[in-house]
Amino acid sequence: MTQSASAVTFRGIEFAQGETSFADEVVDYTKFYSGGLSQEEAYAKTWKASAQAFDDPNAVLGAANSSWKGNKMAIADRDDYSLGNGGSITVKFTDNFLVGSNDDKDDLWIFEAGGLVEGMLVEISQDGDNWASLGEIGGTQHAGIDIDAFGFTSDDTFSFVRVTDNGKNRYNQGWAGADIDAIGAISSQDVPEPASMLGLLAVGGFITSSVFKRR
Ligand SMILES: [Ca+2]
Ligand SMILES: [Ca+2]
Ligand SMILES: [Ca+2]
Repeated sequence: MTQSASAVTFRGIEFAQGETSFADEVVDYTKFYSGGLSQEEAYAKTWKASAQAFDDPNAVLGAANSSWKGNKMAIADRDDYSLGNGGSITVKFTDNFLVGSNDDKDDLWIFEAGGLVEGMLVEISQDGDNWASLGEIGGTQHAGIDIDAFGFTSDDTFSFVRVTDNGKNRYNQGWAGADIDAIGAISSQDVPEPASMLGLLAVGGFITSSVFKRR
């Protein structure tokens, strides 16, 4: 067995696998600025320069560390990425899998920076090609999703999550659309480490050679 990380709690939500539970890699992202403007045009026209703080897609990786209703932060200290109008981001779990819990508890949590979660569509994938829609979240502070409700179980291992701004949020002055701080698998399983696989092979080889030596 792999050593399990100790549980940590973010915004009252417990993650049994600690920081491992969170997304590890940005696979893809597309940010749309309002009115078909390019990034340059948007900042030249209506967006505040300070909104550039929300242009770094890597801000969605790792444990939740940005602003929320109970934790107002200065813009310079924030670490979340705004999707823009209809924009999306795809992240990958590399040292863990998102799985079902075999009950109706939340399995996935999207940490959105703000009071109420801005509307977004959520999808998950095992291979990054075939996607299952988990519908839309937003309008409340609850950003958890029970993936068992979509027919999955603890045997279904997902590596990819894609969130897409629903196009109905506010976009006028930067930090536009849903602002993603972190994406965490409440129901998380370890990915077997290559090192421990090699360890198993080494033990197997040792046993085999011992058996041969005895003959
Ligand atoms: Ca992880
Ligand atoms: Ca569940
Ligand atoms: Ca963050």
